This record gives sequence, structure tokens and C-alpha cells, in this order.
Amino acid sequence: MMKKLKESGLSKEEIVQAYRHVLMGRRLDERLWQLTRIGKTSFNISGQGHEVGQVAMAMAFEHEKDYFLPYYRDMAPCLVWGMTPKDIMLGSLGKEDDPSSHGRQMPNHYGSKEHNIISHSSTVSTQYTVATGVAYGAQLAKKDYVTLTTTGEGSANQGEVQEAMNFAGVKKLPLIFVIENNGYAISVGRDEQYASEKLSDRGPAFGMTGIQVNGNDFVESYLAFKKVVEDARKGFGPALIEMMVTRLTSHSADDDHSVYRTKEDIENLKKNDGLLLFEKQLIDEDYLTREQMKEIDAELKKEINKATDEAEAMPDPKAEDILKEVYADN
Ligand SMILES: Cc1ncc(C[n+]2csc(CCOP(=O)(O)OP(=O)(O)O)c2C)c(N)n1
Ligand SMILES: [Mg+2]
Repeated sequence: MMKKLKESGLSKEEIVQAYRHVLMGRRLDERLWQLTRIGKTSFNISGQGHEVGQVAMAMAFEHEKDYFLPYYRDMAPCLVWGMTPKDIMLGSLGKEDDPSSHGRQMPNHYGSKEHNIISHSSTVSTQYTVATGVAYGAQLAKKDYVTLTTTGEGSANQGEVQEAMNFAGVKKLPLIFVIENNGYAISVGRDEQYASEKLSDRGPAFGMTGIQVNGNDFVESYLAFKKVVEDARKGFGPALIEMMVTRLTSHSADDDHSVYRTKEDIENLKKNDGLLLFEKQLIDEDYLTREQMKEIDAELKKEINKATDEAEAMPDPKAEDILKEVYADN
């Protein structure tokens, strides 16, 4: 049973805004996927099936001051944090004004100095140790920002994840670790990745709270994050949240999941599509009508078209600037 939307304590406007972010995450990703297929962008990796939990997660933070070290599927929470569809598009197209890396990194490595979003390395989970440093900085400088970092369940088996969690537990850092568990690490399924029942059980092993949430349940996810963020801000230390989600797409635009998922499994994915479940809930609980959702969808598509056109018209990075943004100016 999903928790009722009114149990979130959020206003109707805030819930509708959450839906807009979830839908924008989905539609913008669909556009990026199309751009790879017509050869306009080089690569894409999707948050499709993660968006409801991701948006609930991001809404529990204070975006003006809290830091976010995302992983590649976190486009929707970056939008909640303040990045725009045009920012995302500039990154995907590798343009000079791309806020993530000025066109130096692969797409989906989100970053924005303006919005306290720190871009990650392609080596999975390295953001966990960097986030530990960012959170230690808050403690040393006596600042009250909380840091959020995410990774996948396969990547959570990297050595530095345990190092980061151990240090954060010892120092009681204001840091929220998240594992977005979609059951696959490219083609490797959960049974070959780890033997424990829940990855959230690793939290107590490092002296912190560990909670598993259903990432398709907006309210369950939001309330869990709200509590651990409040506790971290009060100085009670870090937490680990394992968010159970569905990977609706292939691993990336360079992969075909029909090679390792059966036809039946792929068809069943739709039953666990958080977007469709959230829409049903919004209708059942009288937040939006199907007609209003269609209007929102049309508005978002217009915004995405505009962002695509504007980003495409922007200049590419100049060849002579190749070392700019790579080394510090002396
Ligand atoms: C250290 C390292 N090993 C392998 C890879 C290649 N790689 C990229 S994503 C990925 C799978 C990660 O799976 P998971 O952590 O479950 O995240 P998901 O993609 O499912 O969200 C792998 C093996 C890498 N980028 N870095
Ligand atoms: Mg995974």
C-alpha cells in the first residue's frame, strides 16, 4: 500500500510541482534518447523508472545551501536542485556554456557551481569519498549545510564506498548516502552482486541509520529523507538510504537489455513504472485530472523543444581552449 499524498505534509502546489519534475525528468530523457538515435548527441544514460523517488529525495533538501554529488541517472533531482532543461541539453550536446564541464565530460555527468552540484568521475562511486570531504568541510567550518550523494547498487560494492561510510560514521558527518537499487549493474543481476537481503543493513555496520524505501512511493521516500536530513542538520550524523527503483531502459544508449532480460521481464517493467503509478495516485487522491496532466505534458514538451533549439544554436567549445577548465589558471 502506497502512503497517501496528504501524509507528506506538502501542499497541493508542492505535490503538483513534484509531478512536473518527475514528468520533466521522463520527457527530457526521452528527448535525449532521440538525439542519440539521430546522431546529434554521443551518449545517454537514463533515470527512467527512478524519477519518483529521486524527486522525493531532492525535495527534502535546502537547495540554496545543501550540496549534491549525483550519479549519472540523477537528472530529475538536478532539475529540482535548480538546473534547467537547457543546462541539461547544453551538457548533452557538449556546448561551450555547458555548466557541468563546458563540454569536457561525457553527457549525464551533472554539475553546476551555481547550484552546489558537484560533477562526478566516470569511475563509479568515487563521488562517495568526495562527498565525505564536502561534508567534513561543513563540520570543520561549522556550517549547517547537508550533503547528498548517490550511486547504484552494483557500484555500492566498490571499496571506497565502505571507506567513505566508515569515515562519515566515525566523524558523524552531515551526509546522506543513497543507493538507487534498480537490480542491475549493466547486465549483472542482483543475485550476482550481493548476498545480503538489504543493502540498507550496511548503515548500522558503520554506525548510521539505514533505511530501505520503495522509490515508487513518493511519500514513503520523501518522509524518510526529510527525517534523515533534519537529523543530519542537527548534528546527529549520516544516514544510508537504499531506494528500490526500476531501470525501465537498457543500461545506456550503447546497450540492448533484450540480450539479458527476457521479453516477459521487459513487458513487466511497465507495471513498476513509478511515473504511471504516481499519475494514478494523483488522480485517485484528487490532486490532478488526466486532462490537467495532458496540459502539463504539452507545456513541458514546449519547454523541451525551446531548450533543444536554444542549446543547439550555442557555440561548441573552441579547440584553442581545450586546456581551459582542466588546469587552474596560474
Ligand atoms: C570502477 C568502475 N568499474 C566499472 C565501470 C563501468 N560501469 C559503468 S556503470 C556500471 C554499472 C553500475 O551499476 P549500478 O551501480 O547498479 O548502477 P546503475 O547503472 O544500475 O544505476 C559499470 C560496471 C565504471 N564506470 N567504473
Ligand atoms: Mg543498478
